[in-house]
Amino acid sequence: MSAGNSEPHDAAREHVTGRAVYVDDRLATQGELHVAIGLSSIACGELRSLDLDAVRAAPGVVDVLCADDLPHAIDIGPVFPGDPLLVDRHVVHFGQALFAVAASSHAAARRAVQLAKVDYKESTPKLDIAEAIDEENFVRPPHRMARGDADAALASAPHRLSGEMSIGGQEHFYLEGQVTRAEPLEDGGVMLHSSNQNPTETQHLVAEALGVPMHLVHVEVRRMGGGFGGKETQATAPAVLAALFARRHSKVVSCRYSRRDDLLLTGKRHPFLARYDVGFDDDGRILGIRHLLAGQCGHSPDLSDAIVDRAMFHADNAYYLPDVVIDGLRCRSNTVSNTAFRGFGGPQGMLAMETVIDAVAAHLGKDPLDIRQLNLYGPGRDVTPYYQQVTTSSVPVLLDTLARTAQYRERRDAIRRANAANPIVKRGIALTPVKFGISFTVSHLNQAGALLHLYSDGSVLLNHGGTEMGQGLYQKVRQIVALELGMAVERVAVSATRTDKVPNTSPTAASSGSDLNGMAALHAAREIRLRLTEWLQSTQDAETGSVEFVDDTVSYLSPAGPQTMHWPELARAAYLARVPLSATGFYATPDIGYDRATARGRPFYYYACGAAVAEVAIDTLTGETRVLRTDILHDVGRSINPALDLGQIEGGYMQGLGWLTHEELVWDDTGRLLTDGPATYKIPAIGNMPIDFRVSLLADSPNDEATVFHSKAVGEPPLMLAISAFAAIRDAISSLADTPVFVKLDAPATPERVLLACDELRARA
Ligand code: MTE
Ligand code: QUE
Ligand code: MOS
Repeated sequence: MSAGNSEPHDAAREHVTGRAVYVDDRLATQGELHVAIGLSSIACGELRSLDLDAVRAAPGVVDVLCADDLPHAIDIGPVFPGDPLLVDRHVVHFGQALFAVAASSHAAARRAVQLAKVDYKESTPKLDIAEAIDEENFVRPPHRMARGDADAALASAPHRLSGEMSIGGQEHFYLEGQVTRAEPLEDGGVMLHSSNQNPTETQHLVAEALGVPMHLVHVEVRRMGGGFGGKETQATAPAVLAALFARRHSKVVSCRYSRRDDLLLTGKRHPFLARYDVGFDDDGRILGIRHLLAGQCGHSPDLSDAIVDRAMFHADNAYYLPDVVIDGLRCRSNTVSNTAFRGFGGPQGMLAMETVIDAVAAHLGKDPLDIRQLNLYGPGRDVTPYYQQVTTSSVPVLLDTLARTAQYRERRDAIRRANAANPIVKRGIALTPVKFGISFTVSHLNQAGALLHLYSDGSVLLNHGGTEMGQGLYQKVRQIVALELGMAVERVAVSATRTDKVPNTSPTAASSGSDLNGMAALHAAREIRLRLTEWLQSTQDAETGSVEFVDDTVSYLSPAGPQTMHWPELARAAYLARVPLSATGFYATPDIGYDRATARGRPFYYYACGAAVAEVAIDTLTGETRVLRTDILHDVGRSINPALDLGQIEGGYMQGLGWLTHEELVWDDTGRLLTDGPATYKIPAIGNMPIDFRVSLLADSPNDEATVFHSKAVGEPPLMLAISAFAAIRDAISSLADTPVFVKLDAPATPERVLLACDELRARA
């Protein structure tokens, strides 16, 4: 049973009819200004001179800002400094912001930017992860998680393998690019409309840039056309620029990146270099392992401490690693500073581990699923490398069930026969699990607030700290409030997220938007329900314990007999009786905490799990791949809205498939990003969907922890289900050999890489 119904997204109609208002759809005001940014054309070096005379003189230009024009140095690093708003002297990546122009139109601003005369002293950029490891060129210090004696276990293990894998990054490619519109206020502050996952962080940094207290800066977010982690920290730069110009000219100012500028200016998923050394017994049971996870952070820390940590937290995926060392490195490079992206490092750590499993299976000539099942967390083997006990993993049941329903074993035999008959097109199959830790690993972020108003006509307006980016958070929170009040969903509206309604909000991230804000909203609704109950009992003769809120009606027993009231009646009567009808709600996740100094603790409240079987076909003469069929079984606990959850699972899987099979970021030797538009960067299209796509939710699996209606988070975990397709491609390639062989394949598995791997096997055979 689900907790809530499969209601459509609250703005589904607006989305499909085009009536949904995004930041750039807001009505223009008179004299509005538009910002464009001048980007560096080198990746590394010094600014010798910046001649902006022609820019200032260009038609429509009203103002130009470079670092020297700012009243004080502005650094917009979210956690650590290192992200200057505009380059002062040192250029550290290609496409870095040098100066900004405000003009009467977007086109005029963009044309003016081209007229700058920039003189650089260029130096050789650092672009390589392996080199950064060797030179210990890090943006943050290394971190280690360890248990037992990995070296001893490795030395005494009957089998030992080591290897290396390079894992590509990923561009967010949200449909709506970065944009903020700033309106100056009479009190010296600003009102911002921003496409933003982290309005409080933007409020904070804009206040700092303007030199005003946070109470003069307001950020409103109604919706984003996608965020995917790319608007957690990266939304701040356009917001600060728009705010600065708005204050300087007392005009509304809009800063919207063009797609190319967005691709050059904003951080992406971290590419990783993963190295492993694993020891195991004859059955394939892992005895000892060393993981090295080196993330390419770019030029500054941004969120990389937490991102590489999360990669490390997922380097076990669903498997018990008895003696283990996991090292995480934050490598510096002269590339844009990489940032949060759905999974937040987790996907890279998990892919490294699943690669180890495939290597072990190939070495022993066993089916990878056997190795997976053998190594799962279970009784007596249930403590992670960071010492959290695994009590909430549904992976064992997911693997068993899915292997059966998707007929994994039968299809493997069928594939073997098909491959024997077809020398060119080879098929492959893989079943992989996902166990994803839910909570921000930075503990203080696990909190949320909500503000609920009950109006005298019985309608409810709810505001909370989470942002809507298409995931359906507003609809879920709306349903949670309606369920708690026993009220028809239509009576509840959720208003745009605003820093002046609910303060000090965490970014909408870590898949915890509905866990945190849903619970805060639930607490606010409960408060109103308790006040109404109290009032009915103390003044309306309701018998204690008899008040019920169900089916859009309030009912209770009184000496005169059973009573019922509809919400409009109830709200009106409570208002006349002067019952306060507005309440705040707050929630902080209990019982969690990770001590980084000892690398031990309970970072996660629970785990969200899923499993996928992918069957692929590859053309061994072209390297092209196709997903023939994908079966997913995912655990969302007691779903608040099964339709929205299915959408998240399908979308997440496809985004992961893009990351692992065709999205490839390419930089040239000078550090210039070559894939700077949709023509060269291939995001998944409808034609890349699995031909046969079967997604289901695990039945009867309420969250053991006290989450909202015992639901489980769903936003990020499904992305990692796409590892099944990557593993299936490896499996398909390996069929070119006569004996079991581990195929070394870097991600993404582009046609080039697949073809090279095929050719290598053919040459060996
Ligand atoms: N779904 C859509 N449609 N658009 C998005 O931008 N972002 C993902 C995921 N699903 C995203 C999405 C990411 S990175 C996160 S962390 C979660 O949604 C955030 O929302 P939630 O916490 O409410 O699930
Ligand atoms: C998962 C996440 C985030 C995270 C930790 C996770 C995330 C995020 C931060 C973060 C960390 C420190 C800060 C801050 C944010 O941590 O998205 O502002 O000071 O932003 O495990 O998704
Ligand atoms: Mo999601 S990467 O935590 O915004």
